[in-house]
Amino acid sequence: ASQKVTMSNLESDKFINYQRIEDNLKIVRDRARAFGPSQSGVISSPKFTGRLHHFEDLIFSLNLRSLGHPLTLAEKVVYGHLDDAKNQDIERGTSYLKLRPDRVACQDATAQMALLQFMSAGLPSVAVPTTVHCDHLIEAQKGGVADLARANEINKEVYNFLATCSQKYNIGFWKPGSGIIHQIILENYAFPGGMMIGTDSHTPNAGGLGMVAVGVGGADAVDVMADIPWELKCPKVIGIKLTGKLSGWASPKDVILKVAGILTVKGGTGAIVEYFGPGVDSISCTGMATICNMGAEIGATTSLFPYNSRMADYLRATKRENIAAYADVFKHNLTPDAGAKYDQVIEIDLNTLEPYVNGPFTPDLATPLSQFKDAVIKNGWPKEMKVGLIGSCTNSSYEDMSRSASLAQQALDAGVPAKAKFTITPGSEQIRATIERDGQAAVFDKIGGVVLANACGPCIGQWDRQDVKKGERNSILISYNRNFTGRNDANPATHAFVTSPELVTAMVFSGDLTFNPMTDTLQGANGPFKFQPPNGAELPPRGFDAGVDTYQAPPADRSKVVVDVAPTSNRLQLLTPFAKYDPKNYKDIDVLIKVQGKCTTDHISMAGPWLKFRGHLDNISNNMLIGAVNIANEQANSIYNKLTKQFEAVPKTARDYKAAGKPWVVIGDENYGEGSSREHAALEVRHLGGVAVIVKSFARIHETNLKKQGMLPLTFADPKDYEKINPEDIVSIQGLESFAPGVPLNLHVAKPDGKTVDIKLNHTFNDGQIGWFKAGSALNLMAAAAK
Ligand code: MIC
Ligand code: SF4
Repeated sequence: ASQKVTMSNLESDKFINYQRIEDNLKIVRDRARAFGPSQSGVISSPKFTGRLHHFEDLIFSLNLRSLGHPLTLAEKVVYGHLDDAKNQDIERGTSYLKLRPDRVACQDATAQMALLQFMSAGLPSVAVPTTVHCDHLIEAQKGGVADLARANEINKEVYNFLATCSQKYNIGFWKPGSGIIHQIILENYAFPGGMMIGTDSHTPNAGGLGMVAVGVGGADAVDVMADIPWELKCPKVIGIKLTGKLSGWASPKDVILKVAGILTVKGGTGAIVEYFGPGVDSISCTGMATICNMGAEIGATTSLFPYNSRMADYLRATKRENIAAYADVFKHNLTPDAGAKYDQVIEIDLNTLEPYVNGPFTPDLATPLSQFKDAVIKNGWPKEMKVGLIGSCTNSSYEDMSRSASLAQQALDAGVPAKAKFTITPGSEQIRATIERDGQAAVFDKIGGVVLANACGPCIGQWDRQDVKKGERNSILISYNRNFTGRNDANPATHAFVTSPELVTAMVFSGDLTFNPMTDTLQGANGPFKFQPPNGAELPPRGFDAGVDTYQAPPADRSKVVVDVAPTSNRLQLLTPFAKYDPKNYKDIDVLIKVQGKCTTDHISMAGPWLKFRGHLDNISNNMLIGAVNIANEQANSIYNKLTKQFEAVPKTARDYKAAGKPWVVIGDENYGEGSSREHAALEVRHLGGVAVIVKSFARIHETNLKKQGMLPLTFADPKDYEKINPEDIVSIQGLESFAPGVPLNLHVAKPDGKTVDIKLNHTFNDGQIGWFKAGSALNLMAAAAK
């Protein structure tokens, strides 16, 4: 137990602390036991001495007693990272836990704002190991090498800012071309039983290595970098029991595509999805990562697999045999207790699992391959497949590439040409170099595939697509994770379907969505051709080829590093603190927009062309809510401006209100802010004068992001009350003088005809968060404390 095992081969002085998990769990279990079986009596917890007389004390004791039950793996890792296991109140779904993550990771599109905030906090260096990854800002145009060179040129100022900031604050920096954050993390930093937060919603990818890895907004990351415990609502745990064995065409991706269909885009909210059961061992470590990655699409806090031999294999293949050996010693804490209690259990039989195709426009519209043809015809989805895109953080493992290449090779051998265009996005430089050495890249090349840069590329709209015109209806198949409207190519008429890389590759040869590669035949050079199921090695038999070195370690002497942000820059802007709470901003204010239907972070703060302004709050605010549909006219980016008395763009109208000193609110529907972790979706609203976002329900990360920036995320106590507000109404948020946890607020609505309506609003603020609200933002509080 006193062994010293480094967290990563790149950080020689940062060690894995399995002993802390062991110690914390002992404390938690002892406390639970101390309550004994009876419901009355004396509480022996140090927090509550004396007799039980409070209702809350009773709840507290009951919850702790339930911890005496066998624990899920999620609970073990989460409670194993408690800041104060002795005194922490623990109730799944209710208490706010204070946690000590092992690491932080940021990608370039979110790191800019995170680091700008960290700079405002005035600290000399980050408190926990942190890395920054340049992956989102590289546009796919010609191919890997040319696109990277172009990105380096275009984004010079931003890369330079991130590189010097990393040097100054002791952060590991992964240069453009190194690969996608989640792949780099899996290859170098993730470890079983670890806890990490990352400023990207697909951070849970590391669950494939048994890590509790959670996507957060930049401000949460700043807390942890500044040594403040990270707060998380104690998650519920959804168990997914896997039986049978994965084989043939079915792939890990199909597990999560099916789960998404069952749970829908909000089914995982507030929960960690934990996989268990005999089927787990039939999935490779990278396959488990794929499954965890896309848990983001069901709103899950994170997803997690128990430590097993497949993880050990991957650790060894990535030169971390010491971690595997150490994990073996602590395996009892890296797997669930027998009989662990889940809040909900879903069983999936891998023996009968079919390939799935999910979409268009939402990742939870799941259709099994055998029914996909009918669905395409019935729904009138464009039948022709224009482009197949594989790779991304979700699916670019060696296994994915090998299995996809095996299908391409079959078609080549049979003389079947590709009908659709084909692109490959390697997840990392290591993957790119290895598939180049081992021949998969050559196979892709022979079928006309283009290997793009090791970066997000088309997955986040960094795609200079030329083959169809804007507005032209068309279909594409992607092995990525998200398919919100316009995401890949900014064309709202593009129907993007999410599926496995194997299926994308096979379908490229028919160019037709109604083709089923498992049953249908194609015309080859010497007659009909039918695909055999894909196959390929899980790990490279000759080991990984590291490729070009793309890592910049922080220098030993950081004192002379200067970070500069030019005041004239249109890409970077230093932050000015938001004003603190002022009661008058909540009285008789306007409804800027009442949003109809789905409103993801892509609707609130679009990516693609706007990614370049991620470090400049005022400039990026020009995209605020431009994708959201106004219920009044069912149009996007057209709302009634009460000052000019005409329909105008949302950001323009908000700026007019702000200039006139008129605060405003947004009204929204369900699962508002689903999707990305980008805090710009909260910052922009605050920057342009918004004070509250009132919706039927929120996605977790967005709700926290709003709180952190001094906004009020509020929900209708009765979702039907959404109907009672119109854009022309004047509203007041009442009850803030006595703002307190668990106490609802009142929305007083004044109609143009003089009538009024009162609506009950719920909130999830705790005491600390109310402090952020009053200070104007969480950062204001932190900066005040640092002085
Ligand atoms: C995404 O997949 O939507 C992104 C781009 O990776 C985002 C992060 C961002 O908006 O910068 C995410 O998922 O958090
Ligand atoms: Fe990048 Fe796409 Fe993965 Fe987000 S989902 S990290 S944009 S590859």
